[in-house]
Amino acid sequence: MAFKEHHRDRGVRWRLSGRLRGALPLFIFQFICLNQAEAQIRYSIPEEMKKGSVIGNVAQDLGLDLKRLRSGRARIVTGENIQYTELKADKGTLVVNERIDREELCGDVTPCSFTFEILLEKPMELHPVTIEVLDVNDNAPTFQNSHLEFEISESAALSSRFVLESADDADVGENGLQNYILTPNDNFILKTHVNPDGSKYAEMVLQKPLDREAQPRLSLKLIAVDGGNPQRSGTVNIDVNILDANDNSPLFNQSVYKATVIENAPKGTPIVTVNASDIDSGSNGQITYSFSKSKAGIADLFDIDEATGNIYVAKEIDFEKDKKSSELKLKIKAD
Ligand SMILES: [Ca+2]
Ligand SMILES: [Ca+2]
Ligand SMILES: [Ca+2]
Ligand SMILES: [Ca+2]
Repeated sequence: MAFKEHHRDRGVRWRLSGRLRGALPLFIFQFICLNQAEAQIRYSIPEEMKKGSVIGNVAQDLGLDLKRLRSGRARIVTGENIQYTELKADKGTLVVNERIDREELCGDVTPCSFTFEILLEKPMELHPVTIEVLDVNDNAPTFQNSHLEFEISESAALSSRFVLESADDADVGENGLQNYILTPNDNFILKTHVNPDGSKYAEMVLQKPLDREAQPRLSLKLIAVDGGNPQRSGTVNIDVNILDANDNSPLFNQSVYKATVIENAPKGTPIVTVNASDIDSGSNGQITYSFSKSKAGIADLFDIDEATGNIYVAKEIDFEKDKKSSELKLKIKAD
C-alpha cells in the first residue's frame, strides 16, 4: 500500500532580502527560474515491507508507457539510499529491493524520506522520486536492565522519591514511549516526568510508610508502554529491600515472673529466667537484660545474666533483714 503525491514543478521563486532593509531602499531580488518540465513523484510506504513489494507504478505516475521506459533505458541514478529500491522497467513499477528499517535510516528524525532520480535517455529526462518511510510500531520500549534493586529504610519520610530507570523505544510519535505503569502496591505511587528533550522518566514516591517487620521486601514491576496499535511494552522488575529502623521495643513474654527462694540460699542459686523478644533485626533486635535501680537496694541481692535473662542469688538473703524477701519486686529492663 503506497500513497502517491504527484505534481509538476513549473518554477521556483526566490526571494532574498538583506540587512539593508529599513535604512536603505528595500532591495528585493526576485528570480524566476523556469525549469524544464519535470515530474516529481512522492510515495509514502511503511517501513519493513517485504523485498519485491510494489512501491508505486512509476510509468503510470509519470505518464509514460512501457515502451518509452524500455527505449529510454529507464533506471535509477544518483541519489541517496538507492539500494532500497529497484525499477522494474518491464512492468513500470518501483519495488522494494532491500529491507527499509526506518529506525536505521532516520533514527529520531521525522518525517523520514530519501530521494533519488529516474533517468531516461533519448531524449534525456530526469525525474526525482522521494520515498517517505512511515513508522511502524516494530519496537517495544526496552529497559537496559531487567532488574532494579532499591534498599530503603523503613523510616524513609513520606514523599521520598526514587528515580527509576528510563525505557527507550526506537519508534517515533505515537509508536514511541508514551507512559510508565507501576504494579499496584500500598506504599508507592508513580510520577512520570518529561525531560527537556521530550523523553520521559518515572519515579516512585512513597505515600504510605514502609514497615520492615510487616513486609521486609517488595517486588514491583515497572511497565513502559508505547502508543502504537497493537501496543507494545517493556518491563523491569523492581525489588525493594526494606532496611530496618529501631522502631520496636523489646517485649517480655510475661508481664510478671514469680519465683521463690529460700533464705540463706547459696550465692549462684538460679531463681528464674526472664525472656523478652524484639522484632527489629540485627543489633536493633538484640536484647540485654538488667535490673532497673530500686530504692530498697533489692536488686543488689540478685544478679542477672545480661544475655540469657537468668537470675541468680548474688548475696546471702536474710529473711528478717530483707523482710519482704518472700515477695521481692524487681524491675527488669531489656534493651
Ligand atoms: Ca524498523
Ligand atoms: Ca518503527
Ligand atoms: Ca514502539
Ligand atoms: Ca524495625
